[in-house]
Amino acid sequence: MRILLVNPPIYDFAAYDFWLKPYGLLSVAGYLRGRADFALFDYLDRLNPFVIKQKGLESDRWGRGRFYCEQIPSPARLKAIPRYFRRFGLPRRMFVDFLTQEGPFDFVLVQTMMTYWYQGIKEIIEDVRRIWPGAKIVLGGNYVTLCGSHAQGLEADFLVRGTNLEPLAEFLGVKPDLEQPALWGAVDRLNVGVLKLTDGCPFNCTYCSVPKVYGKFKARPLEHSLAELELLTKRGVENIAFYDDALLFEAEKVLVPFLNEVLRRDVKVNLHTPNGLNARFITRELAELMVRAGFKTFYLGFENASMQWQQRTGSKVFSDELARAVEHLTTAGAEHTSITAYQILGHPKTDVQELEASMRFANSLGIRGMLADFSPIPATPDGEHCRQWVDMDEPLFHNKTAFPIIILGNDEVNRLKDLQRKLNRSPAAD
Ligand code: B12
Ligand code: SF4
Repeated sequence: MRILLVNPPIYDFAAYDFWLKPYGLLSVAGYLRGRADFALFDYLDRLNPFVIKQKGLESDRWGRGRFYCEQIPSPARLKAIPRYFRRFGLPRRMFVDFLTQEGPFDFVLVQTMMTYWYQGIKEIIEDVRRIWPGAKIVLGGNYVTLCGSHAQGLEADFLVRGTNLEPLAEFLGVKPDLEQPALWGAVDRLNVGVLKLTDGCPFNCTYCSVPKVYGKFKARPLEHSLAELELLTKRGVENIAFYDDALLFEAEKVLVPFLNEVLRRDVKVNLHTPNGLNARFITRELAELMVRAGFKTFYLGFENASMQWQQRTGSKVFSDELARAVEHLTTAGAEHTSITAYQILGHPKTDVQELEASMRFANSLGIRGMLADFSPIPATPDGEHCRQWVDMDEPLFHNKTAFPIIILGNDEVNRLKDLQRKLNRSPAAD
């Protein structure tokens, strides 16, 4: 059996390689290891010779960087958003050439990520149908899970919603081995890897889909994570990003043993946490261990300094907890500039004055701030609340650039982003 794995191009106003890897797709392929021959086409591969030849797309010291992109007309629904729309990723003709030369395939497994990126999936389906009409197309991942009925309209052959892979096993006619690590071997050129030590999250933030999709928080077996780490380090990977939703929850049972093993094996790799950490769980001891084990960047979820907002949306983290976490991390040796607090921009329940106060508070700690544009997600309480402003059944309206502009206006969004840039240029505690 021949299976093609595809990580689609991104259609969006903005996209940046912030350690983006098709980890769900590679995990599923890993479970099928030895039961099929695999090929991978990753539109977002920034180490592809085509991308390497372009100017200005080099990686930064932690392996992040800009994608190759082409400007295209905005979709009709987003015409009113005053930003350029683009297609990010390798040119379409490269996939067509790849399909023609490497096919035929029995199955094509396509990763889906942000709900509002579905145009990239459409493009792949069109090309596969034209060149190898006999191949069965399977979609899985976030978009399919959150927007199942919309995804049905793309007319793939099979949709895998959520995390249960039994229906997929039945469709392919093979039994997955869930103990196998992700199929990193399918990636030709690799300098960044991904790990996920846990699934789910014990919190219940009203804007987030994770509690519903993943159910109870659960640690993955330590041996599984160590096997994935070993695969990555053998490939010479220098940077690893954690994709956990609650990496620090029950750290003594999950992250601490993992990091102790990293130290015992003398693994030299830079660790990153693009998916915000919960500052509440950063104790002095944990901060020391994280810095010693190789964490180089720290992104902390700090949605808003307003106590009322925090209580209304799930009480994730309070201001004094952020201040304490920063203190512990910097005492342990982390640089102030390696710590960033995420704050949501364009959340319908946010008062702009409170947001500004939060931005200044994070700045007063000497750390960087990053405005995380709000993406309304269907079937979450806050996403459903957004039906009064946008058509939530059209995933393009979940776009994180579009929604804050729709709710706050372009001038206000620009003003707040300028303010954030200004604050980042003059960190207070340095
Ligand atoms: C890691 C992550 C990121 C990373 C990048 C991920 C990437 N590669 O693009 C970073 C930190 C950069 C990021 C950014 C953002 N993210 Co994010 N992110 C995630 C996270 C934690 C994991 C996504 C992932 O890689 N899943 C794949 C793997 C890890 O999942 P898995 O469970 O092991 O996969 C299983 C199944 O899903 C299935 N499966 C998965 N893939 C496939 C593929 C196939 C073919 C098959 C058959 C099965 C299958 O099988 C697996 C085994 O059971 C999710 C939450 C979550 N837990 O899913 C949010 C999530 C996707 N992000 C979300 C949001 C809101 C954002 C931001 C908008 C936040 C912000 N305001 O800045 C930005 C947007 C970035 C952008 N450019 O637009 C939302 C979705 C929003 C939406 N409308 O779609 C999510 C769902 C979290 C939430 N709040 O609910 N994110
Ligand atoms: S803590 Fe993060 S992952 Fe957990 S529910 Fe809140 S936003 Fe979602």
